[in-house]
Amino acid sequence: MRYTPLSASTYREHRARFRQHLEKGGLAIFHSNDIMPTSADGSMPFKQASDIFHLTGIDQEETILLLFPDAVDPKDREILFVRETSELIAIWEGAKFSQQEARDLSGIATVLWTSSYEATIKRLVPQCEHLVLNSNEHLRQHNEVETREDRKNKELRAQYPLHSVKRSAPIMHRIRSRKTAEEVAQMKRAIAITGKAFERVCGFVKPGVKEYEIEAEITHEFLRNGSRGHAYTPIIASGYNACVLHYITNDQVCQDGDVILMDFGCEYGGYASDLTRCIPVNGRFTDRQRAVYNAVLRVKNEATQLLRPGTLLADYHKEVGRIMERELIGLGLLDKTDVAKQDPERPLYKKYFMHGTSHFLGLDVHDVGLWNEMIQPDMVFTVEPGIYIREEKLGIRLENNILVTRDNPIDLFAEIPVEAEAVEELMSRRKVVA
Ligand SMILES: [Mn+2]
Repeated sequence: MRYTPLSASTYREHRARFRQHLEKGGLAIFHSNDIMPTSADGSMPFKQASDIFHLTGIDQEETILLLFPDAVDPKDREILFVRETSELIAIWEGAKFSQQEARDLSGIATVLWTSSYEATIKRLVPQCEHLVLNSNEHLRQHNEVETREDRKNKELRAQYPLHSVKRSAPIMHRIRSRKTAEEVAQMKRAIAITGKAFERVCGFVKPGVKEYEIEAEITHEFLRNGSRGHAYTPIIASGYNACVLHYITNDQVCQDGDVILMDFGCEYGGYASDLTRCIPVNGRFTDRQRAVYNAVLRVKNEATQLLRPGTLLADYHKEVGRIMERELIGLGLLDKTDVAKQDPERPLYKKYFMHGTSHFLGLDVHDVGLWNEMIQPDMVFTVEPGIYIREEKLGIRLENNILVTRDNPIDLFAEIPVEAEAVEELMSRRKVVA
């Protein structure tokens, strides 16, 4: 394995948390993702479904988890199904989990081959009060493709039309939004690798480099440190491109005098990190670039301090908007009297800062979480304010990852330089390459 997995006791803890919210008599079923096809005999790299990964640690296709705490036979209370391996599979595809390996990793005693799933279902479904099925209820999901889970859910509901069905997604959003200690440690590993990649890039960038060359430096640093790569498609946007919020073509030449916005983060052991830094192509910010940079930095630092238990995310976002308003007035981009007269439903700051400040972070970069409840300890958020001035071909966003605690919020990127002067200092140490 490329990464150190979490311990079996942590996976047991994740399942115990799920069971706490499960109604009596419920039989919960979780499926892994499909391996997605490309063309001819090609396929995409496998990406495990986050929920089954959170509950078992099994990063393999055709995995199924049953949780049935009220099953008559204790052996049926937790069952893990893994794809049956063989010598032939071992020769062509490499090692898959043996039943013992799957047992050791997940902490689940009953491990069966996936081929016995149908028979097990026939045996257990008549015993349960209701089925608890999973689906993607992420607020922004928009899949045209049916997932393996959707497909299996449909089959099961057709097979047992008189069983009532409950949803596990609200439970998963609840338990995944509060990280266990080992999850935080894993996220810190991802963050440390991302930090190393940022330092590498600071030693690499100079006028004339292409955005994708910067991307390659980052990918190199990720892979050599045991990450499987980017947690999401990186944005390497120089000059005006920084004002294109989801710019991912990364194919332009970085020009002397421009600033590059870089939004990237590695995955480690399935967990995402999410960093944004902006650096001057030639190693020094102009006075105007520095002023905008420092304004964004102040917003980031003040927003971080607002991430405390008991706050509603909606109120937090409104408050950050007010801080941003103050900074945009300071930069001469907004007029104080215009702001005083603005329609509160359409605040003027949105012309320069048009996205949210924070999102949940975890196994998914835009992780699932409780958007309408109070912030709680052990939640991890990004903080990523930005100012985008198209007419100046300048976009600045600064993003760190923050762990909420009962006391002060902990900045998980505290070690990575963010002050403008510290970034310039890092860049001045770069090796001169002919
Ligand atoms: Mn982000």
